[in-house]
Amino acid sequence: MTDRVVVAGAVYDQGRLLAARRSAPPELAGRWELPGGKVEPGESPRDALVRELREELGIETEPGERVPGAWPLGRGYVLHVWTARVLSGEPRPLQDHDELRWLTHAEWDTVDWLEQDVPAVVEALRHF
Ligand code: DCM
Repeated sequence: MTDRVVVAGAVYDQGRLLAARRSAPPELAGRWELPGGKVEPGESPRDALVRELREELGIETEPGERVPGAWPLGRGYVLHVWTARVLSGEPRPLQDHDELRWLTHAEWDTVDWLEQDVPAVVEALRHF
């Protein structure tokens, strides 16, 4: 059985990383993540990331490189992360999130990340 991929973006701008605080579901609410979502059948991971960031944050992005690694989420899902730069728009929490924050490298651990996002964030910070 192959795990389904959840793709998330290490969205960066001027050396800062975008963190998003989840508002749902209740068991994840209040925790911070790299924004993203499930890759749909037949969809490429890059296309899924662009779609999710548009839906959730109202921004147009260009995915860069895949951040090396794959982080199990349980229940048959695995997290993959790609860097992404903002092409247009100012991110706003439109769905699933209630707060966004741009973090410098020094600030990366000032928010309460979902456990599985911690190693992904640490790895992502080495790639921009
Ligand atoms: N998820 C995660 N870390 C991320 C993005 C998503 O752990 N950076 C998890 C939360 C959900 C699942 O993946 O259980 C699907 O995400 P969504 O509900 O945003 O589609």
